[in-house]
Amino acid sequence: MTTYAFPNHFLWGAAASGPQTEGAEGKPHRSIWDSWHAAQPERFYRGIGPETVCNTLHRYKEDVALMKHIGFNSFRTSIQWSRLIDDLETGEPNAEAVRFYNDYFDEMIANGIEPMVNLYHFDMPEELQNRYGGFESKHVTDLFARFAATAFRLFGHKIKYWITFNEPIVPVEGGYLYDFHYPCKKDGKLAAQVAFNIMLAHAKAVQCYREQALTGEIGVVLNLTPSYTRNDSAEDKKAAWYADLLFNRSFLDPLVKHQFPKELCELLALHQCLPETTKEEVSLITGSHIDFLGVNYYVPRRVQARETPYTLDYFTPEFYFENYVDPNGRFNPYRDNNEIHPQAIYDIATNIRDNYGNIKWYLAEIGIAMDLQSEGPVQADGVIDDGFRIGLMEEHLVQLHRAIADGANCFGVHQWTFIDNWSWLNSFKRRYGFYRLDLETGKRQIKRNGLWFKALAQSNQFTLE
Ligand code: IFM
Repeated sequence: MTTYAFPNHFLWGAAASGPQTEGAEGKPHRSIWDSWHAAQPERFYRGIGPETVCNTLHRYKEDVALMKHIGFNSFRTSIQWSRLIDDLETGEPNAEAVRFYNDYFDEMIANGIEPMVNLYHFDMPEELQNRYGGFESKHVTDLFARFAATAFRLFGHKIKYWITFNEPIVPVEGGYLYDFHYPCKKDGKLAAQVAFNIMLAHAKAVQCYREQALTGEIGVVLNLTPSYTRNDSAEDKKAAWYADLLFNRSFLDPLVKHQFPKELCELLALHQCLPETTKEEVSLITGSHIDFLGVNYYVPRRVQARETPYTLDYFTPEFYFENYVDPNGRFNPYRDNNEIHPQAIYDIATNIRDNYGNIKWYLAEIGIAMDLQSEGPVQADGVIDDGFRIGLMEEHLVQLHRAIADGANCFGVHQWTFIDNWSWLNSFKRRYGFYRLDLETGKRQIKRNGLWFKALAQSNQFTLE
């Protein structure tokens, strides 16, 4: 038997987001998800949109009790810009929203659960997208900073952990390269501009936070995916280097190492994709300092050198590599055959330790997708049997434990997610929750993974034979 014990005061909980859980009722504005779903419901799995989802708006008290029941000491959600802010230009808040978020956060705190609050989880207000192009516009970076300043002023005295953006590269990929987020454009130069502007918005929000001299911490959550090669050839290694540069270092280096990779700037210039920037903006980003990093990890990236010509008429990172499926890999049969590679957790942790000053970080999302059928029905003991998920979570945590023993500065784990929630174009196709959500009744039903997590969180350790 081996026991894997974690450091004292380790954070255990789950991550979710406002647009995926709250429901759209009462918002003064629509987000791009509300409006896109209204315009093109057929793009969403079974046509289900974000209007009701988990109905957290009305059920938050019950939900906080459920968090407590499975041992959470922390929970991440996000404030919806389109809910909190009445006047998107001035940052004036909406009174109803202020009441809701205060009550929700207070309920967590009263139950010993530390709220970690994110400000942007892919949910641009529709009006800002239509009027200015969302983060295509520098003006919107100022509006984001106003929204952030309002949130800090209203809740900064009770929230200890703030996050500016969750997975900031995803709206760039989805909205400007690969067509899975609104505005569904395909334009490499615009993608680079949006990426830069998001970093600028992040830096402006951090600056507002520092100006208010609050006692909490502020960070950012990045989805980091190591790139593994098909073989050891120089060509494949170069392909992996490009993938790492474009998908990981593009955000990690400016936000943690305080520098834009020279090679990235050269590459973007080569493809006529360099964003418009000023010296002051670059210095604001590279001079900005985060207190902690969140890391989301689900699947490894496997690449090989290109063997077929690149045919797209706009730039994407795949100009420099092709994706590769490892014939010896393990795959999740319940999630598009996604590869399972727990060792990546160790590799991410050592990369942060060795190349990013061993900044304090936490595993902000890790999750195993299953569909309803594979999770199966409620068992006689009232629990849904998702044992597949537990075994995989344990394997990933063994790697995290090994990394911490080797010096990784990790302070917590949040699993994605608490209650099955709405997931963008996939809607409720894939389930991740500790609790199942019944879409008809809204009922929450515990899964075996939730009970496993309770024992883990309460004892701060787990044991394997
Ligand atoms: O649902 C998403 C979340 O919004 C961001 N990270 C990945 C999750 C699962 O796909």
